[in-house]
Amino acid sequence: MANPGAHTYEEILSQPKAWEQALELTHSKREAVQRFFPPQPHSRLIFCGCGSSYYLSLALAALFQKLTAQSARAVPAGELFLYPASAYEAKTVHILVAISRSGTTSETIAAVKRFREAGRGSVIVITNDLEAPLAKMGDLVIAIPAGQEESVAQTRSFASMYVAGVAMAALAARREDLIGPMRSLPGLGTRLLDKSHTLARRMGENLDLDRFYFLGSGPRYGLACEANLKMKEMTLTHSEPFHFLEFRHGPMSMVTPSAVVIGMRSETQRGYEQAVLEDMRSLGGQVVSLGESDADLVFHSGLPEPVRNVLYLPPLQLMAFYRSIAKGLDPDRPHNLSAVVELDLM
Ligand code: F1P
Repeated sequence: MANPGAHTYEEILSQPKAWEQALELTHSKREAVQRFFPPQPHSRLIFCGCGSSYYLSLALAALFQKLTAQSARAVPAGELFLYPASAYEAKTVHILVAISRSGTTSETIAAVKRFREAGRGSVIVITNDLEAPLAKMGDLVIAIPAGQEESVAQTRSFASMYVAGVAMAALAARREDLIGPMRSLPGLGTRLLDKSHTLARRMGENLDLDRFYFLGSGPRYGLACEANLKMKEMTLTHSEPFHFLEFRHGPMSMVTPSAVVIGMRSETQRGYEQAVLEDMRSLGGQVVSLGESDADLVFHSGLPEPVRNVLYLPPLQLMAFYRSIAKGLDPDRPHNLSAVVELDLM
């Protein structure tokens, strides 16, 4: 390996530019987005994708429902393909939001194709490749080319599509109070990256630590799942995501001095969330908190909570990167993985 992780490192550090493009492109489609929302009464919103893009769907569905009061849920694209009756409601109009970095993942393409064939409703696509097949299948397409990557594990791409989805939710909800402040995200992201290296290296390069648990609730649970996948893909380490309060119901049995519990803490529910972290610290676990204030890594963004969640990603992407390098691995080429999964499904 000539320079292991060179692509991943560059992609993590350059992601604020992709966030900026995501904001510009989504705002340029304001009218198109607002024609979709509010949708017909009683319609359902389903977000879908695979792997990181499914976790992105989880994060966006929770945020969309919170901001628009529109029923929204996330389903893996493969499950929509195999078991559509478990996801779609009969005689109900749906909006399917299909998310894919590559725009070529077979399960996602197949899920959209069958959605169309069944005449279930309209399709919104969020992707990083405007030329890929999925981008030709949307009634509304948001494509962020600046998010494209060489690396297999999503970092810049995920965050760029997430920022686009958050901006779309704010536009759908007519929340001008959220739309304006989002413009400061790229600058905040750059400053946060600069100050994240110390913690990311301290935790990432400590190979005595052998398991990582990522806690996130509400709109942050999907992001906890993504941080977990980065740790798995880049470092081959046992890791798992949990909703904050769920962690006490069994999984905390795994807490030892070599376990790291990372809390992606909110401000609105910080009391309950911090209490979980304190309990895990008392069990001897290594605890790390990230949040807007009074945390091991603070954002001090000044942004409203619904639009600052992307800030949890860069420090945790860097932590996985540093651990991968410390283990002598190459995060650009994760074990067993390819950038896209293409199957013969039809
Ligand atoms: C989906 C995906 C990634 C995963 C890996 C394989 O890709 O499952 O989420 O991390 O790279 O492909 P896409 O549909 O978002 O292009």
